[in-house]
Amino acid sequence: MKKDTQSELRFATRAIHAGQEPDASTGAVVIPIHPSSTFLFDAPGKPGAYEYSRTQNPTRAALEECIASLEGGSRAVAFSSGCAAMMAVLNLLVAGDHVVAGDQLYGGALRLFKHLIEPRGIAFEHVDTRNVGNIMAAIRPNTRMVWVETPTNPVMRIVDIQETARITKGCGVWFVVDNTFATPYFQRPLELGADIVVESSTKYFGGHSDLVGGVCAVNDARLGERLAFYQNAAGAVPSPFDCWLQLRGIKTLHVRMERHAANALKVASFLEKHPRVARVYYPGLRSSPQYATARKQMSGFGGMVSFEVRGTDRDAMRVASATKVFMLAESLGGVESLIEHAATMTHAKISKPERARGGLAETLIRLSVGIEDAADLVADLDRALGVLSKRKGKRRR
Ligand code: P1T
Repeated sequence: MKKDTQSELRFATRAIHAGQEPDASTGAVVIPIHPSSTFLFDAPGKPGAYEYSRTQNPTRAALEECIASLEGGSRAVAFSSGCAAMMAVLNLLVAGDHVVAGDQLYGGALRLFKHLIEPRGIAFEHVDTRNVGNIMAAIRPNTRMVWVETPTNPVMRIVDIQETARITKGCGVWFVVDNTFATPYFQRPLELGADIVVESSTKYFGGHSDLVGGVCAVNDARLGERLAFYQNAAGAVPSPFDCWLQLRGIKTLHVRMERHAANALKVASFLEKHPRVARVYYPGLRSSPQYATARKQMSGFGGMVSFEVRGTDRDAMRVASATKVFMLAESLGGVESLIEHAATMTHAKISKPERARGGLAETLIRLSVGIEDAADLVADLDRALGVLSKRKGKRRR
């Protein structure tokens, strides 16, 4: 579909068609996988539309155009993982720069900051980004970037994107939003004033837990050029096959996200009433302290739900090991439901005090709620939480 027609079309139509013209040589309606590493030059020094697949590839170009369209950006740049996409953005920084970042982020983001970026002479200051005043107070003359996730992984904190953008715009600071949990179907940070969106496309874009990928999207042409330069120079590009899988996944993103969100709300509402559950984190619960902010900027609340069990970290591990439909695994965003104990899995590599700083309890279980039948998911969790009552019963005897 031509770029000029795309802007008139709604999300679901663009998810299926944006960046994807029928193949000119065969009429195939599905974008081909172009595995060729290199492309013919018209003459020495005169490449055709494509030159070499690290630099540009037709299947990847289709994916990038589709994602740019869905994020409401002018350009998207695809990488071989979400971490590679984050690295591309962090590479905009130089020694002496300062970053204000959320105090509750994916463990791999914190690892990247601490072990690969801080040693380059770049300082990070972590603040509770639920309060925009904390972001404002942390900005210094050498601050170049504000980095947030919203909702955060795994405690689902919400950052007010518009309010934060108002601050960063006023002082020439790049505002980066990791939109992995929400996806552009439910939240479009660029339209709300962010400068850069980062996503792990391993998750909802792919949607079937069968690829690893990442993407950045921007609205500023120069920023897009810098990220694309890095993509080619550093070379962490996704394979044409993975790009094609992502394009296929994205065609059903809107349908899957509706079902993920509907199931997640049912699961969160069930957990909220369960006597063995101390606390539930889902921005779509009316009881959530940040429900109003979430509603303001999200058209739906996604498929991620976390909860704290009443008991110890061992109790949480027992529950996470007891489900039959939810599979004990890291990652998220696939059609199948996953369960994990964050303190020993996705967030194990960050220290206990750092986890505590972000409000991540050792008893926290994170669910990636899939698109199975919600009744089966609720029954599975009910049965798994039952292991706690059984142990209590045994003790009493
Ligand atoms: O795994 P990768 O594609 O490199 O994406 C990294 C990443 C970036 N941002 C967020 C918010 C993420 O959650 C992730 C990866 N997260 C997991 C693997 C997980 O289980 O939480």
